[in-house]
Formats: sequence, structure tokens, C-alpha cells
Amino acid sequence: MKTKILSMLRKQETYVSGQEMCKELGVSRTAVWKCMNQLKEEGYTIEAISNKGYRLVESPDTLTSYEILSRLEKSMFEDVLFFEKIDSTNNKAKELGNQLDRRQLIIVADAQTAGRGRRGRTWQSPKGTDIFMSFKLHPAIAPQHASRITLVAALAVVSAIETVTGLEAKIKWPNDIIVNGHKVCGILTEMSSEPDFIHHVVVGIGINVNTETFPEEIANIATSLYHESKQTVNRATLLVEVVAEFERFYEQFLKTEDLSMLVDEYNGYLVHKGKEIRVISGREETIGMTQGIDHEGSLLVMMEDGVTRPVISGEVSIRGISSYV
Ligand code: BTX
Repeated sequence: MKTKILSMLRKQETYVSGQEMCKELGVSRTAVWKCMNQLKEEGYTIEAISNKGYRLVESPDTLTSYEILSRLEKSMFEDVLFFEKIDSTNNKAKELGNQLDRRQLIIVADAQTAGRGRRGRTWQSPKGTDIFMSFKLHPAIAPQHASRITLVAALAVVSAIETVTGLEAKIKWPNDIIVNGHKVCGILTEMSSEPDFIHHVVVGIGINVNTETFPEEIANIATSLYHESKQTVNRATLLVEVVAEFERFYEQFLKTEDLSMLVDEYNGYLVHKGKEIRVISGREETIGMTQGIDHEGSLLVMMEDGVTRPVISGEVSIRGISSYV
């Protein structure tokens, strides 16, 4: 009911009458009034004027399923599951996938107690300030093409950050988003599959939105949108924009199972394009110059011998010449 009420209030700039709401929702005046009071208690500012009705003046910075669903127009996702605190949204999405739940879902949390990065690394996930979400997807594509969805998600995040904050965001191939040389977002894609069939793909996205300070171990590499813009960002606004952009790019990706339709846009956001980088593979480190990605999502690097080679994500790490970026 909260989703429906918030959707109705959001659709109309002016007042929505109580009567209209009762009719649309098929509930009593008291039920609407009770729900309005609950929303007010949760921090929503709702103006109520007799003979006119209700108007949504301001929403709190919250990521509840009804806050998000009421902002999503049409979506490929069937539901949004919200948790105030969870170990990891990726774990939850995988758990549901393993229970043979085949709905495409968005799992969101206000805090994670065991947020994960790649290769067992930790993702700092403090309460109340940032976005931690996972998309549970069931694409009918070849399993070996699924890692490309990380790049699709990265494109969605940079694009959404630019639209919502006006900040210039860049992609550090394949899974980091960078603002002013610092990491503002990380993406972790995981898959469960048979050799020729995908059970599920989980795309986990962590965005530092309003965090003010970071633990010492990441203070040098991390930043938040608040830190860079000096303005708090409404998390639901950004989250919904990321979802909308993801759906747009993902639809194009599914047509070809590669990035041929997205290569130019992606390369336009690449932080290292035309720059010297270090390519790290285990203990080996080589210097090269990036030219951009190819349609398969590999990074094309001109090595010191003058030969350009595709570098495959998962096999190497990329660093700037003298720093992380
Ligand atoms: P990654 O392995 O590329 O990055 C992890 C590394 O980034 C850490 O070792 C640390 O140095 C640094 N780091 C840790 N936390 C932060 C942070 N908040 N901001 C900037 N840098 C940080 C990147 O892995 C993939 C992260 C995905 C996180 C999402 S959140 C929702 C979903 N659930 C989950 O458990 N993981 C994903």
C-alpha cells in the first residue's frame, strides 16, 4: 500500500484527494490516513489540506522497497528486497538464486556486515550513507559472456552519477568507478552456471554516496559523491537512475551478447584511455598504453614491444604508472 500511495503522490505535482486514493486502492479513508501517518513517522513530509487532499513535499534519504518501487516506472525487475542490515546483498541474491527463485530482483541494504570485493577482498559498507545493491539476473546467454555484464553495469553507474550529481565520473576497467582520481564505486559480478546454461548472474554494486570519512586503509584511494560535490545526494534518486540506465544498456548488450553497441560510449568514459598503465599479472608487471576496450570487453593495451594485445578481466589488474589510478 505504501508503494501505491507514494506512486500516486509522485505522479501528481498537485494534491491527490483522499477519496481518489481510497477508490484507486480499494481501501477505507482510515486505512489511507493510517498509512500517511506511518510515512510521516518515517520522515516523509506530506502536506494534507482539507478539500484538496495530500501532496508529497519531501522524501527522507531511505532505500526501502516502497521508496524505490514507487520511483521505478516500468522495470525488468519484478521486485526490490530491502534489508536494514545484511551480510552481503550478493550473498542474499545468490542464496535466492540457489533456492531456484527465478525472478529478476534488486536486493538493497542500508548496511553490510560482510560486504565483499573481488578475490576475497572486503568492501567497507557503513550504515545509512551509501548504496549496496545486487541485481539478480537470469540472462539466456552463453556463460562465458556473462562477465561482460560488469562493464554494462559500470557504464550505467558512470552515466547515472553524471546525470544526478553533474560530477565527471570515469571507469577504471573493468569494475571501478572513479571520480577525481579516487574510487567511488566497485562492482562484483558472480555467476552460477552449467557449461552451457546460466542459473543466475549477480551483479553487486557498492557506491560511496554520502560517506564523509573512510577507514585509514582505504582513505588514500576512496572517495564519495558527497566528498567530491560537497552536497548530499538522495540515494534513492541515484539508485533508480542506475537501474534505469542499466536496463537501457543491458537490453542492447543482450541483443549481441557483447559490447559492440556500447564500445564507443564505454571508451569515452575510460579513465586510462590513451594513458600509460601498469598491467599486473601475479608478480609480473608490464607497462603499456591503453587504447580502449574491444567489443568483447577486453582491454586493448599496446605493450612495450609495440604490439597491441587484448587483456582479459579476471586475469590481470590495471594501475596508473605511479598511483592506483
Ligand atoms: P575490489 O576487489 O575491486 O575492491 C575492493 C578493494 O577496494 C578493497 O580491498 C579496498 O582496498 C577497497 N575498498 C574497500 N571498500 C571500499 C569502499 N567503500 N570504497 C572504495 N574502496 C574500497 C570491488 O572489489 C567490488 C565491490 C562490490 C561491492 C558491492 S556492495 C553490494 C554487493 N554486495 C557485496 O558484498 N559486494 C557488492
